[in-house]
Amino acid sequence: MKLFITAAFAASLLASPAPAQQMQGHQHGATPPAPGAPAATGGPTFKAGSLVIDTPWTRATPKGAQVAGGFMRITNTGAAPDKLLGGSFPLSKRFEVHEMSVIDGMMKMRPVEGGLVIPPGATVELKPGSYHVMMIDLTQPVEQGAPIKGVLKFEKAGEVSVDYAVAKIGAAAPDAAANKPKP
Ligand SMILES: [Cu+2]
Repeated sequence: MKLFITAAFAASLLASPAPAQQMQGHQHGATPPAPGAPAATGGPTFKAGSLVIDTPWTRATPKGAQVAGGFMRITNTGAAPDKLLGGSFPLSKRFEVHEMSVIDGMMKMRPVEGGLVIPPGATVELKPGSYHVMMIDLTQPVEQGAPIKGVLKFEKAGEVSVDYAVAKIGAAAPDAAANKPKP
């Protein structure tokens, strides 16, 4: 499998997600989350069957970039596991579900074989440096502005339409401003 990624993009994916983690832990903090449940990230949520998809976001890409990453939290409120199998994005020819792992001392990304399992009662976080969806072979740059509608495909919940807020190039976390409802 060959991925066409730029060095800059790879570097941005490898950038530490720690600041995002901290932000998510400390912002939007009016109601403390239940034990084990992550705090809401402040963006829109999308429901399908027993799944709740929280704050899908992507980031703007530099001109000529071939790929973009997409991130979100997926919570399974049901009693049975589901799987994120793939989906589609209007600005890319291909769409894959990826994981990142250290192989021979190098951080690499690869498709999640068989789909990303969302266990019952669990929240799976797709974030920079970890699981993500990857839009491959972009037909045009991803630009900030209106959210971009995409489709996620789950084994049980089926196809779900979501809106990705677009953060700036290389952002480590969703842009709070981009998630505010438009007046
Ligand atoms: Cu990837």
